[in-house]
Amino acid sequence: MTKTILLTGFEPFAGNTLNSSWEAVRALAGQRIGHEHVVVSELLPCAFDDSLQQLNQLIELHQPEIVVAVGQAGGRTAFSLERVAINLKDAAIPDNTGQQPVDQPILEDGPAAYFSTLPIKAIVARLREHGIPAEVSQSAGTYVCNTVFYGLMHALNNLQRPARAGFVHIPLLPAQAANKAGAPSMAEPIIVEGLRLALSVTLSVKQDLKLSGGTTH
Ligand code: PCA
Repeated sequence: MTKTILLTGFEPFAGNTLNSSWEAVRALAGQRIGHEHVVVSELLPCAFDDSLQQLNQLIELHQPEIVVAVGQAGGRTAFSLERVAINLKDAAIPDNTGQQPVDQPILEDGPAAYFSTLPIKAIVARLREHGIPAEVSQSAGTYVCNTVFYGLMHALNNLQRPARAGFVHIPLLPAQAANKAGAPSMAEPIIVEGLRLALSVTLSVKQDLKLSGGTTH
């Protein structure tokens, strides 16, 4: 029986016409990872409320064994394996429905934070071995991506489902950075290969590696 890996990407936001996360995620749709896992790719709206509602429906529908949510992070130079989701919304810009929450909890009585259950250190190590820039990130920000990450971990925690899950931020595509002087970018085939490697490491590594992934600031 095949098992499902749910991979999500976001629609464009902030007036952009592309979102690198969806471009990469949709390229992996239907791909087999290992012997028995198949990727289901789904698009999430860049909206605080709707994204979580859809994500919960997708978890219910697909009953995934692994969930990796992917988002675009303009300005980042590497694959960012997010370590922690915090119970906070503080939007610098409105979402695609015009909502701009400031200093609000995602979940009124929820815990302050959830940690990723992906083997983030092992993923960073594998990506680097393959020549793909990667790092652990200590913050997924306070916008829609952090909300999806938090809602994802909360949903799985609540359902007591054994799914492993987490969030990855990726850089812009070269076409998105072309008109932004100095903006870093990563070519789509490299991003797709990085995601594929991240999924296969998640399948094979049950206990994460004890490697330093911290920062001094
Ligand atoms: N990046 C935004 C939201 C959607 C996306 O791709 C973020 O980092 O919050």
